[in-house]
Amino acid sequence: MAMKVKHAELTRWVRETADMVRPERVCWCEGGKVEYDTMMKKLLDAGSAIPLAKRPNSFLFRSDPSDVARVEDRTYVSTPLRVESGPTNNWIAPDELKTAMRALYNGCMAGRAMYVIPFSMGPIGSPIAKIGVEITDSPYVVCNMHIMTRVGKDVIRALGKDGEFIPCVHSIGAPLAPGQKDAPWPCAPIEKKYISHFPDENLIWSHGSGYGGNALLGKKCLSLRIASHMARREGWMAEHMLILRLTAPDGRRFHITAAFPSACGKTNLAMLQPAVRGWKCECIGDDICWMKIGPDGRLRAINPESGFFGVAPGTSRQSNPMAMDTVKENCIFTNCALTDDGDVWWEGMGPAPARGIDWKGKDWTPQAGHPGAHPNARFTAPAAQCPVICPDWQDPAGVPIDIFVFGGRRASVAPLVHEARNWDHGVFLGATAASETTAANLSAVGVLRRDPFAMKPFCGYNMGDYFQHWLNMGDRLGDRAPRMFYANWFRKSREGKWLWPGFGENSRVLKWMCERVAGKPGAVETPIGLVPGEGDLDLAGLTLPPDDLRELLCVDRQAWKAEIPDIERHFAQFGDRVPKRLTAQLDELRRRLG
Ligand code: OXD
Ligand code: MN
Repeated sequence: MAMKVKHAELTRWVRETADMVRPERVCWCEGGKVEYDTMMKKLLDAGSAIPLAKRPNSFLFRSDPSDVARVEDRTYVSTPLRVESGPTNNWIAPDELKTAMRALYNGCMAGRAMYVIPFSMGPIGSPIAKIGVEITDSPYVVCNMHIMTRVGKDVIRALGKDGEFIPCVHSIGAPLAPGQKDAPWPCAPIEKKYISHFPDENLIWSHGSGYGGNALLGKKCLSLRIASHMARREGWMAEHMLILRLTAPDGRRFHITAAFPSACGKTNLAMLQPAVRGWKCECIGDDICWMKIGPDGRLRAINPESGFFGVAPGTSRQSNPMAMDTVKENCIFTNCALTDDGDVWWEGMGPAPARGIDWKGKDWTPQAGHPGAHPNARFTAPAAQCPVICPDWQDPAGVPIDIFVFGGRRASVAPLVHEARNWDHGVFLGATAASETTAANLSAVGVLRRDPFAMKPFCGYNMGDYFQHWLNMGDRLGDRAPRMFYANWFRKSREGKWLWPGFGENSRVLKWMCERVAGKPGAVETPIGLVPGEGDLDLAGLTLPPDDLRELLCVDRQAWKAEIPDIERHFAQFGDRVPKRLTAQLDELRRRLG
């Protein structure tokens, strides 16, 4: 290691961890291309990385079929008191959880290298950024962290002798006995997988999985679960939101964040190609947003990540041409299908190859009766490669937010868009957001669940307190608070047909939101909030049957009345932690529905 580490606490923690996991050797990561190439070479030599002839400097990985998504059932938020973690998180008391995990960590890196990855979430030195250090025994994780975060020497420099860092321990949980042949994707069985957070200590311990958010600890574990807890303590916000800039034909800029659950089109929306004439969209982030109140009293947002870990299936030139351009080179693909000419392919990308190799490494044809790519197959791509990345995406001061959008995937009930009447109502909309589940988590798909602010799997403390935190932020922001909207691109007709074309056409809805912010009337009151009136949405150039538009914007009182008991049950799980201001919102909704 050429890098000089002067931070006594960091070196102590690294030594202590090494004593527990007992690796063959310890390597400090300095970042940079040479290190990335060296790590990738190791993975190639081991046969875990498959080079892609069609995409320069890009590689395909196949995970173990048991390790394909986040494992919410094995994810813990371990606060001293169970109630602090709340009903949406799994909980084991910190001492008990640490004892169980220490037994698993004991010697778990035998025969492997232990990598120490200093990383910054957000531009180094930004008042909104945070530093973490991940210890891992997975070279695949090191390569992904290089893309997803800012890794290396500059981070160590910024830490100095005693800077704050968030310690993150990760092991795939697959020690190697002397002479033992390694698996292509080593990991531990499900009962040995633990994704644990100790928010009172800003500490992350992950064991047994090498996939995505279970293993790239800067992402969900640090930037959402631990950060949300820190944000509450320190008075800022860590949210599961994309960030984009929309520029109107007259040059006025609007910064929009949107919270949608995993695999509900955040990446597509973040890289939107507006269908409305003269409007321009630039991407700042596709998944996570950290916000602090700036000197001007407005919320300033940064994207803490430096890459996209996007869901591949469904991504195409039609749904997201900018993502397709982003993934042309220098990318990592996981669990995609491989074509005979050395390219990746996934369902929804375009015409299927006549034959290929599926994500499990088996010969595959479109007639096989199962998908070629896993539904949660991913690409890891540098954000800087996105053709519509915003020139200010790394501005340490962040961008000022005008609009919050909440939403989810719902075939019925929720209209295309509605606007909150005020901040408290907006918090109510976020707190009651519901969505059909997707393959991003290892459990049932297509089940409707309440996913408040798209944070159900990611909030590092009691959700009732999180709702209160949102209310408190609104109180502090006052008239500088962003406006709040709820969108649903996924509404279907009674016959099961998508009613809204989505993708670039979503810009029509965003334009309406911007016009609302700019003070245009253009909305009608309904019991659930404000929806665009006739002619308020710019539909020029779009052929949408009038009946479809009517159905998209209709607020069905009976359907909404039927929601009330479910919202009551949803709130009841948080007991007295639900802010009175939100139950008052529910009362008002009930009254307005009549
Ligand atoms: C993600 C997720 O990977 O939300 O972004 O699952
Ligand atoms: Mn996400």
